[in-house]
Amino acid sequence: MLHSHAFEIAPGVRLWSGALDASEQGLLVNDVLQRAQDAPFYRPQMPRSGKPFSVEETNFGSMGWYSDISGYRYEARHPLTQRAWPPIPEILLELWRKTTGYRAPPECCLVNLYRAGARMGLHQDRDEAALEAPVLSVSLGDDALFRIGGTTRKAPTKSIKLCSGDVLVFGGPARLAFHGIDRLVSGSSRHVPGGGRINLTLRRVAVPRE
Ligand code: MD6
Ligand code: FE
Repeated sequence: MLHSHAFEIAPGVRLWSGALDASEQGLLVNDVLQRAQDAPFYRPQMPRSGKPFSVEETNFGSMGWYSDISGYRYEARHPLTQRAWPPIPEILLELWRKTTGYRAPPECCLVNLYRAGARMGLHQDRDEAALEAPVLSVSLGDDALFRIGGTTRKAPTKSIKLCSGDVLVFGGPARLAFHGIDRLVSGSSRHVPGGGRINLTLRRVAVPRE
């Protein structure tokens, strides 16, 4: 873990390329898919329109991020099974401690599953009360073109490639930056069975008591 140094790609945005080696990536993919058997992937819907996302999602942790026709929110239970979400894998909690230095653990690990052709439109992560906590994301599987801009939709953006094993942390001036995934480079990795990409996004939701 953290087999590289961080590179600051923009103020508040740090990238560890190849933070996880191939064996760690393989173990983490297996662990994620194992946990997802208890909390199956589903396709969220856009608020208001109800249009389905092209990515499939599930969550680990005490809070899961969820979206349907009535809006974005955090839920303590899986929407289909009504069971609590599985716990966040220990290796991710360790990555959070080592890279963020934040005083409390993350409460949500959103799992995004991209099969060929899936993408994620420009958005802000802003459904959390703890906006002073950074957000950490881990990429597994196919390479993806990640776009990041400023805190308004009109601000200029830059594009970087996220590869399997990369860890991205953004906070401070970038915590509310617009970002998204333009496309996958399909077939660029064999890590995800059936092909595609898994992204894990860790967030602190509630402001810690102390
Ligand atoms: C993705 N990532 O990489 C989507 N959000 O598939 C995100 O939406 C994201 O990478 C907040 C912080 C880092 C991220
Ligand atoms: Fe995001």
